[in-house]
Amino acid sequence: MSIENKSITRRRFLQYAGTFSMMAGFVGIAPAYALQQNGIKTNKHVETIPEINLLIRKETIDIGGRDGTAITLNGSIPGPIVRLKEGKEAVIHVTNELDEDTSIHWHGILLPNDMDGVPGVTFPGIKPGETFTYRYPVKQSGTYWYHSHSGVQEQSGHYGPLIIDPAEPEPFEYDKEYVVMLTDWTFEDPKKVFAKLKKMSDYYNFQKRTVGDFFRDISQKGFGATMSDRLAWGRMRMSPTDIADVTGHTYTYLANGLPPSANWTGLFKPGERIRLRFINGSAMSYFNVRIPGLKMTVVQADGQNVKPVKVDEFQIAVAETFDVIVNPEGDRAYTIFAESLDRSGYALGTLATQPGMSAPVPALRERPLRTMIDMGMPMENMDNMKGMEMDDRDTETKTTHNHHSSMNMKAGEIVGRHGPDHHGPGNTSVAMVQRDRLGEPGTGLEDVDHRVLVYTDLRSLDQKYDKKKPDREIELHLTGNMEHYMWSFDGEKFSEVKGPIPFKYGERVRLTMVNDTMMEHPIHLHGMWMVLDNGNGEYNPRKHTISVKPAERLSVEIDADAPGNWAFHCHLLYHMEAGMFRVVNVSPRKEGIG
Ligand SMILES: [Cu+2]
Repeated sequence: MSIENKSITRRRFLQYAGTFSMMAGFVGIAPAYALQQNGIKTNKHVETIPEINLLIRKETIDIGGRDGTAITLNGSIPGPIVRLKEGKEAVIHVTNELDEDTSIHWHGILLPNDMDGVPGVTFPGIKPGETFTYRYPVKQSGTYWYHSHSGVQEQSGHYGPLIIDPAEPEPFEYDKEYVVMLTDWTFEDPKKVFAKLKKMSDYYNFQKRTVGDFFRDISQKGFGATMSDRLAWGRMRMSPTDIADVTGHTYTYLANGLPPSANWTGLFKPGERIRLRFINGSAMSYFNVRIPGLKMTVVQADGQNVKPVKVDEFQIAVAETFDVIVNPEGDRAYTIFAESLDRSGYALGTLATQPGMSAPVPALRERPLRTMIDMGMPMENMDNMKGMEMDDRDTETKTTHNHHSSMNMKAGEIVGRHGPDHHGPGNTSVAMVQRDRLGEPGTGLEDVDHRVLVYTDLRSLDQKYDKKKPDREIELHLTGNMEHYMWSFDGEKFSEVKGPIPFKYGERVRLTMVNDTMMEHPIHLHGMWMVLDNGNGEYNPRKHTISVKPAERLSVEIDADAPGNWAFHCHLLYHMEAGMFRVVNVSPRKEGIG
């Protein structure tokens, strides 16, 4: 070894030592892949899948210098990367060392019904002390994740990444990859968080408008407009600051299990193409993700190849995944900045050429406000009201539209109006007009001066969707009483519905979802794909989770090809707990078919 090499080695060693001592407080909780900064090289995929063992237990962990009680998988949060290979069989032994039942659900995976892992729907759950073996053929590839489907365990760290290497080469190239799993951590008992929301739905929402805001509105909009705006919000029992139910007041946002202070770092060599597998494994938090100085090329959404699209930022709903490729240059660092939707905090990572480097961290942007469009009100200065009846409420909102003029330009077209059914006492708001919002970048990103990913950008590469007509159409409304923290579909909580939504085996169902509430809901169907009708026809993308914006009307098509009972729910954990959950039953396959 030459002297030069020795000195480099020694320098490298000191750099690593420095980084690890900085991270020392976090080593106890972070999984191996979070501490290994060199990424995973491509084309070194494991061909044989060894059997995987996962051990679930309760542990005291250190997050940002503070002790918390977590549910760990093999001693870490998130759990280890479960890496499978398309075409092989997954064999995963899960041992429960908790003092309560647990489960693992493989999010986005097509598998036999009894392997889906939803207690009470597809299996009884895993009892304390028991080991349950999941065994299923792996029929797809891409970035996914896994998590508990028992109570609110997911909020305590019971989740991890699931990566499936494809049988055939992917239609894009890269040199190295990293998982970036974004989550929200609270030191509170998640059951208490839920109890607080039930008691006071805005418990964590400290970003209320103030008297100062009121007087500023009056000076800007005039007294009449301000008052009618306030009255409209009051009648809807909502507040324009309802962006997130649970906020940075209790949450520490994590990247690969590490708080911003630990600054998770992935190393690159200048010119390398880096694949980042973003997974939003949060209980309740949407993120806006950007890497200042780098364009991101989105190549997969929910594990599915899409036509590459270059963006500066994307919003990632709870439970979605996006794979992007970046091409960092120079001997420098870049900040991976994942800002929570309500801008109450952020998760953070760094791409750098050496350990210990960091780049400037952007300031949190101004918190967004809900708009009249989110409330499902027509905006008569932009909407063509021809052929639409005006009612009393329309007249009232006339005076308030100027306030939101910049948003108006980008808001989607009105595509529907609400029928007479207001969905009963469990629903306080009704989107009077429903819009096509698939071309909108999401709350708070309407006015940014760079390119943001929108749902209409997603064009499938893998599958050409045949134009077979749906056999049946179902309309489902997303409903809620925000004041009492009740969440439901069509005004009925899961505990109130009589039975599953029946699908016939082999039929194609067109499911139209209408969001009557003023929040985004990431809607997830187990066991089958939802093909999002985003106007791309035979290139409409497949998704496992679709974020439905406030007052939005959108349609998905589902081929009912998986017999059994499957969960269908909002992936905001506390919305699901509060009742935004249904079971879809696909009738057993007929003799001689399939
Ligand atoms: Cu929801």
